[in-house]
Amino acid sequence: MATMKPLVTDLVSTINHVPSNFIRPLGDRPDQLQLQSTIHDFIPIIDLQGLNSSNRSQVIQKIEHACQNYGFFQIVNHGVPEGVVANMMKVSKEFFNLPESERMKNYSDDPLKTTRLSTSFNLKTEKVSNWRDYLRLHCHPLEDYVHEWPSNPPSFREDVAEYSKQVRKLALRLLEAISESLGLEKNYINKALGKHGQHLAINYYPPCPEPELTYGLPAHADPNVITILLQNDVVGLQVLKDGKWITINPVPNTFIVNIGDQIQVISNDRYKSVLHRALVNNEKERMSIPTFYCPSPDAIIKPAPQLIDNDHPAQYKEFDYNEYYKKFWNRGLSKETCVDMFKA
Ligand SMILES: O=C(O)CCC(=O)C(=O)O
Repeated sequence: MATMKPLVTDLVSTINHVPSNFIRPLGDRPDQLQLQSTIHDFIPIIDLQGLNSSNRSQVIQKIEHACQNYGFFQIVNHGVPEGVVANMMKVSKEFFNLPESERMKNYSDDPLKTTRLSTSFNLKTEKVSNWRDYLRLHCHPLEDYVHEWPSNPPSFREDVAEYSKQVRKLALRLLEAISESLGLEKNYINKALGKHGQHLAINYYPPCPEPELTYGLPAHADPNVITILLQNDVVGLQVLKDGKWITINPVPNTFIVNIGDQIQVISNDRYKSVLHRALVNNEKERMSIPTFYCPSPDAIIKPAPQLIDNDHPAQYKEFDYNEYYKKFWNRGLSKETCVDMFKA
């Protein structure tokens, strides 16, 4: 039976309609017209070149404005070499083009596994499935994980390791800039994350015969510190801004950065972790590759004391990231963000 295929990548060639387990209830379906419109709102584009020059404070101000008003921004001149990005995209596509039996060697439903291929979000907890397959990898420290990663395509480990190293450097620069934008010392967030963690997902959204009935990923906020997202040239990502979904047009050579729940906590609600979602379409495969920069599981997260005063009492209690991360995966994606469960 067609629905026996665990991955949408393999299911898609066997069906003409979306199977019932993917169909969203009426009132919770994507607005395809908005996606097809050629006019899309935009989120700020910030040139990071200025971070290393006398313009640093202007760039920091732009970051502050974007974090306060959007929770999202795009970056250009980010320092990750084009060739490294191109190899990452190429090897990711090659992975999803491998025969099913080869890909399935990496399959697991357990969200706590550090290397796994899976589908939807969390099959164990969700009621409706999503039109997405994903390969999720832990990648910091690299030497602890690289041996678990797929060895096919043959260049996979090398290409993904190089990409992860480069994106980590970028993440650390961004965390310094975000710390400064909050009036904290440059390495405040860096020091708050324990030994640090870094996960990467390769999201693969095959064309969908009825994209108006289902999501690639429904609305959710990210549980980590910051997310740095690379996408191919197919539109699909939407961000909630002032109660309205805005579509982000793919721009070559940019990354999309968003604030995760842990910055919302550290900033004591000055910056908000914003809901976003991914729509699918009936023509083209879409790929997105988010790097989730995160605390190590043992890191203790709390609002920065410098951002607490009589007018701004602490909004969150202290917790360890491990507890947070487990809650995120067990509760399913939801419009009520996980961070509300850690309110003071
Ligand atoms: O595909 C996208 O653009 C969004 C991906 C995303 O939000 C996620 O993987 O958490």
